[in-house]
Amino acid sequence: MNDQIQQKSMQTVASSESKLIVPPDGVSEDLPDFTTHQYKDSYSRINAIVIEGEQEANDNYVAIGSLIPDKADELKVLGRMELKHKRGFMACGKNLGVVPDMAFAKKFFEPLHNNFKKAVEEGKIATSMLIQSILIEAFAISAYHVYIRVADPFAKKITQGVVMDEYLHLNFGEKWIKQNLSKVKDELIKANKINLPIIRSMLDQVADDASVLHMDKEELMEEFMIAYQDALTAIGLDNREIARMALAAVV
Ligand code: PL3
Ligand code: FE2
Ligand code: FE2
Repeated sequence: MNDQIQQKSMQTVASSESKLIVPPDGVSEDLPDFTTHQYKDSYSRINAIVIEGEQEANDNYVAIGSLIPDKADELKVLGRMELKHKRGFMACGKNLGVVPDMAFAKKFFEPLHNNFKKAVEEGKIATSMLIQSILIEAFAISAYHVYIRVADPFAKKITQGVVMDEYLHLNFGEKWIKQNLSKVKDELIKANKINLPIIRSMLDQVADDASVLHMDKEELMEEFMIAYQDALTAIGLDNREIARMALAAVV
C-alpha cells in the first residue's frame, strides 16, 4: 500500500516537464541552472566574497583576542571554525568548476576591513566586536539563509552546517557587549553609524550577482534586518534605541 502511493507520487514528478524540483515535503523552489556561464561568472565573485569573508573573520577573532587576553583562547576556537567554513566554501566553488575572483573580494571588504583594523589599533573592543561579531555575522547569517533555499545540493549541505556556527559567533558578541553595555553604549552607537551604511553598500554591490543565483535583494535586506535587530535586542537595547541604530542604514 505504502509502496503504491510512493510509486504514484514519483510518476507525478517524473511526468512533469517543469524544471522545478519538488522535494517530498511539497515545498518547491525555482532553482537556477548551475551550469550556465552567467551563473558561474556571478558565482566567481560571490564565492570569493564568502571565502575572503571567512578568512578575515578568523583574522578578526584572533585580533579581538589580542585585546581581551582572557578570551583569547575562546576567540581562537571561533577563528578555527571560520577557517573550516572557508574550506567548505572553496569546495563549493570547485564542485561547480568556478575559480573565485579573490582580488574582487579583497576590494569588497576593504572599507570595513580598514575600519576594523583602526579600531583594534585604537584598542576599541566594542567597535571591533560590533563590526565582526554583530554586523558581519548578521550579514553572513542572512545571506546564507537566503542562499540555502536556492543552492546546489552540495553547497546547500555545507552552508547549513556553516550557518549554525555563525549563530555561536553572533552570540559571543552579543554576550560581551551586553556585559559591558553601560561602558560602551556611546562607542557602539558611533561605530554603528559609521559601519552599518558600509554593510548596506556591500549589499547593494552584491545584489546583481546574487539575483543571478536567484537570491532576492529585498529578501536579503529583510533577513539582515531581522538578524541585526534580534542581536540588538539580545544586547539589551530598547525599541527606540534599536530603531535609532537601524536608521543609520537608510540615511
Ligand atoms: C563570518 O563568519 C563570515 C563572513 C562572510 C560574509 C558573507 C557575505 C555574504 C555575501 C553574499 C553571499 C551569499 C552566499 C553565497 C555562498 C556561496
Ligand atoms: Fe563563518
Ligand atoms: Fe562567523
